[in-house]
Amino acid sequence: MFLEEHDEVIIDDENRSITIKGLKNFNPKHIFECGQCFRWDPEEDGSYTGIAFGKVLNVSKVDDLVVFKNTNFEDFKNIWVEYFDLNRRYSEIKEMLSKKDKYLNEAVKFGDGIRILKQDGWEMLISFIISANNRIPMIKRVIDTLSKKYGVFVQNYNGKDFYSFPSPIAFAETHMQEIRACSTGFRDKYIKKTSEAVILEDFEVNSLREVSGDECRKKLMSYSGVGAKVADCIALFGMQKYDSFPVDVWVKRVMQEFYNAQDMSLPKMRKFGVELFGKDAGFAQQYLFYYVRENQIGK
Ligand code: 8HG
Repeated sequence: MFLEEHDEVIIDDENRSITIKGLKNFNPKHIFECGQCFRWDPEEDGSYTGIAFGKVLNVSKVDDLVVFKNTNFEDFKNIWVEYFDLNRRYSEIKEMLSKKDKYLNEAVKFGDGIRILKQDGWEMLISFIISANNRIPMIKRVIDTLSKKYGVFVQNYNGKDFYSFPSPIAFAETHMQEIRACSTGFRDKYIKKTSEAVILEDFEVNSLREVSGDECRKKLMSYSGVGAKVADCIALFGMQKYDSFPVDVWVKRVMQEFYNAQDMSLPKMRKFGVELFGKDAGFAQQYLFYYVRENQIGK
């Protein structure tokens, strides 16, 4: 197991925790609040608790210690190293992006502990269908409600019940009105239709990790409720297609404010970004998205 640059890994079986000393390029706030995920929430002590791949985890950073609680070395090695992409050297990505221009340099400094999570493809497919024309706090609330209703109970942690993300079957078997009752709005039919299609094709969504970025985005757009922007987000956060450049209103603003992009259509803006940042467009996009959204730039 190779880990992003660090000094020491301390395994505490008794307390079910893994502590990494001196772990570079890892800040829970940056990771969980940069817009890529919806199932992680801050605790009063500044740590974050969330659920992924059916496991509940608490993550904190105090001085130079990153602490993963409610886990063991087995799960850390098999699930979390991959999920947090700890085998990738972010120092190299950051150095390369910082050199591009002064805006990226600022954005990378601001979100210096961002890592793009390797999330489950199916969960991303439905989550970003819900994200269309929606705000992040609301997207989080809808996903939480759907999971409580149609997911499987996993664990009570720190006084809160955690449920897995619902399966395609769970949505397919549920009446559209019931899905809508979870505040999905007009997206209820997209969730239902997409779930049915995945079941009918017996499709393993994560298999799209094995195909090219273009093929992946094309297949994703064949699902109901998935346009170019939503497909870009799913491809980036669920399929590791780092040549994706999702353009929402924030990214559009940043491209206009910083890169003199004209008031072009979203598909044109997307092409503009991909041409500007190439195979690392997804990483550039994430630092920029976090930077403009947190600082409300261009508003
Ligand atoms: O990480 C994200 N990048 C981009 N470009 N758009 C995102 C991210 N996360 C996220 O939720 N969105 C979309 O932005 C969904 C929604 O349309 C809007 C919320 O600000």
